[in-house]
Amino acid sequence: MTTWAADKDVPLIQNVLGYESQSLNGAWNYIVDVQEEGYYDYRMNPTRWGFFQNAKPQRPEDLIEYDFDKSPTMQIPSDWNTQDEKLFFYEGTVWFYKQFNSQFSTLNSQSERALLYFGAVNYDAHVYVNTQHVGHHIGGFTPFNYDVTDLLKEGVNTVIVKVDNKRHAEDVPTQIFDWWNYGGITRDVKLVKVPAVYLEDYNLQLMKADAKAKNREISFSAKLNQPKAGEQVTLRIPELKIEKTFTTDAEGKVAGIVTPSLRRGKGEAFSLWSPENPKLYQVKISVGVNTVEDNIGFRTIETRDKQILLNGQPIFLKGISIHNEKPNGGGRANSAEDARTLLSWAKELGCNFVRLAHYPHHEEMVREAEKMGILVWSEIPVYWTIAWKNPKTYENAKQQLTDMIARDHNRANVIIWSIANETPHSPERDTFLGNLAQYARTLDNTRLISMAMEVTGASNYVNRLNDNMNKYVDVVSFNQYIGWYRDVNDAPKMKWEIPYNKPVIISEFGGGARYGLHGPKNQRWTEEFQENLYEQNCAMLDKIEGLAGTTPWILKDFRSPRRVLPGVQDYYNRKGLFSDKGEKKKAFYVLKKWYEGK
Ligand code: GCB
Repeated sequence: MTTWAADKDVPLIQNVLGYESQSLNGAWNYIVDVQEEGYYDYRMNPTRWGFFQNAKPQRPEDLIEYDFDKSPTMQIPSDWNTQDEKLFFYEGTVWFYKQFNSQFSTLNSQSERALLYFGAVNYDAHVYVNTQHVGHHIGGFTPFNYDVTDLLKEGVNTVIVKVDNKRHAEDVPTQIFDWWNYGGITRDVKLVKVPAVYLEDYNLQLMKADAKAKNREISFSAKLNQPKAGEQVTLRIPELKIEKTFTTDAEGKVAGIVTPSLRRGKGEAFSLWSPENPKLYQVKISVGVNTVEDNIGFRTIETRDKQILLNGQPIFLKGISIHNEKPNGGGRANSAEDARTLLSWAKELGCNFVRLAHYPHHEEMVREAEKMGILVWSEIPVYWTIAWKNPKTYENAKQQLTDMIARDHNRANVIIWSIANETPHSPERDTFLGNLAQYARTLDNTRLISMAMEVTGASNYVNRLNDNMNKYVDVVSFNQYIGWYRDVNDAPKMKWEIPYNKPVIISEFGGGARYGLHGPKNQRWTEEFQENLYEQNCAMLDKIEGLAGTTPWILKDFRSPRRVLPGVQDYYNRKGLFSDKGEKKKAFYVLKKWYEGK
């Protein structure tokens, strides 16, 4: 039986796109393993026949009951639910297998390393390279990587991934959630060539200007993948005339402040990133002779009383919530093109902001939004009835938060980290989320923290937000469904009281309509019903004191196993302003008009 190698897990590399890589996307063979026959024997002990061994009969009498090479293939990245019609509702284990000739099999391991990188695998993944176990990852929406340098060989190599997307009460997300549990290797897979000493992380942020500050300063920090003192790390931002060399400390870290040396008289202004001006600067960071490049924008984000300030100026966040689904039909979105289509719809609606619900979306969603001047709310799937008392659940949520922030903390457009959605109140929940919020600040104290709360226990027409988490968040956000889960005629009578001196975002409102279904405005599922709901809600929101933005629910109809009504839902949540095929419903124009006036 194969021995399990030491875990090859290494912390997530910053800016994986900045390195030479070999894509392992494409056709992978797969075996659907309903009872995990390829993993456990008939006593539920690890089996000696494990599929990860990719065994082949050596003699005529040999018993091998699987064969990857003869198994069907599917394109990776993808979700198996839309790739194989038999797997539409499937939740369980599927084994994936790929053969490849490594471009990086002859590295000098003293100076170069190869990382095997996954953009995301939903939900529980065991990874094997050339039959050796390299790691185990849980969490369906964040990237991870392994150092596989010593396992690669010349000629044919194999990678096998056991993916299990069964839901469990103690997982993050938990057992129930209102979106499709798409399984599989849902984002890019690649081998990445890195120097033996590389930048595991770096961080560039524009510092908040005090009233007098004319020259804006940029804070810079970086960390090597090894605690190596005395390494030279050079930061260059040519357009800002910045070039500075730092020397690592005993932990392999550097930190400092750099200032653009521009001459304004010569028209050399420091251009801050904003929706109107999504300026990105080319940044080069070198460790010795190795350089990584990124494009980074600079802006500040803060709050003052009930206002959100971008670059010191109040901004109203004209947003929309989005699920990470393909623009046409269901299925996980996973390309830059998918991202551009979805985001261009948001732009057409007049948005300067998107809520990427309810989990980290693929990296291109954030990067494309950054180029298009769209601000982002990014979230982890701490959703509904999480197992608040379970320490492993907390560690899982914390890891997903860590990796979300690690991947995107150099993106200027990301302004809010959201730690939860619609969670039921209890002391255990407060402890869990309070700790998570405080932890998020230790990772990134430059952005705003929020979470989608609920207003519970409204008395008559007075809704008073009362959530112990108010002290941990910078922005108070809540979901409300007047007109859908409560009568639309209540909207004009509603009073909203938010007793906290913080900006307010309505993180969800909306209602369902089947595209093309028409009728009177009180007939549920018609476009007119949804249109009226938006009209009433927009008028109601205008009366909320301190409203700093909104992200209605939702851009596009999305797949959900909870939405079963035949002929209407057919396993789609129909609250989209666009149908699942990208057709605009009437409510789209109501919101667009409202945003034009903002
Ligand atoms: C919510 C949830 C969202 C659901 C939505 C709905 O409050 O946050 O995930 O999809 O309501 O459609 O009911």
